[in-house]
Amino acid sequence: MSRIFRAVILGPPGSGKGTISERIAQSFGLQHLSSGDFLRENIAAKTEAGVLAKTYIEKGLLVPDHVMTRLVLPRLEEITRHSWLLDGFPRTLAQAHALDIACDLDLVISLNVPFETLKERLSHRWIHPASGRVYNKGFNPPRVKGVDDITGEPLIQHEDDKPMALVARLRHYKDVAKPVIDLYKSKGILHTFSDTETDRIWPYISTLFSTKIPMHQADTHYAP
Ligand code: G5P
Repeated sequence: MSRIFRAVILGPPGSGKGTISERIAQSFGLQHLSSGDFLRENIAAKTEAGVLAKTYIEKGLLVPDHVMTRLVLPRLEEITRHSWLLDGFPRTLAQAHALDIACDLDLVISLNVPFETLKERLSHRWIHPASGRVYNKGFNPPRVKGVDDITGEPLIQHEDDKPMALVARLRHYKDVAKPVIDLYKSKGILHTFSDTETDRIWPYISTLFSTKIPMHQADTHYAP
């Protein structure tokens, strides 16, 4: 059996982590694990962690490290046979140290997108809550405004994409991300991609992954 490949994608809110993670998962067969999705599942199920997390997310704040590590690390431990890509964790140095103890990473991608681009994107993001499908005015709009393409159900805006929470989380991101980025740089596993458009970043990321792991299956290869 081939060895598990473990990757992390870092980037500010709205930098395209979710979008790029889906493309990587589709093209290279990695399992996409999103800390934001874990949180939203727990919020929907009204677990103790979910109820606590909601109060932070609504204010655009990070959920405390001890809550996040207890939520994310057991999910990683359950995956013993499948390569994965972790999106949204670690956010802080404490989370990075906890992840370091749990496993060895093969690759870390960092997305570098200008602040104004992030603000513009997130204020136009709409979600289908049941499936997690993401739409964006201009980039990937729904066929009918305000309605999910597949189910016809209404789209919503995340609490943390609303203006007050949005500015707070963009400001905070920079401060806490720097030591995490520096840590992975010092380990020699960090690759940074800078641009205002996901479609321009994607070919470089795809090339990088294809040098590390074989293309999953020709018919699942993502082509924008
Ligand atoms: P999440 O869910 O991890 P964020 O804030 O890190 O949320 P987010 O907002 O989901 O990340 P993203 O995944 O980086 O953004 O980006 P995306 O969703 O793919 O793209 C954003 C939008 O832009 C979409 O509408 C997409 O279609 C569009 N888009 C993409 N590319 C382009 C492009 O090239 N052009 C255009 N025009 N549009 C584009 O975390 C949520 C909250 O949970 C907590 C925090 O409170 C966080 O705020 N949390 C944690 N707290 C502590 N520690 C952790 N580890 C935590 N993880 C989550």
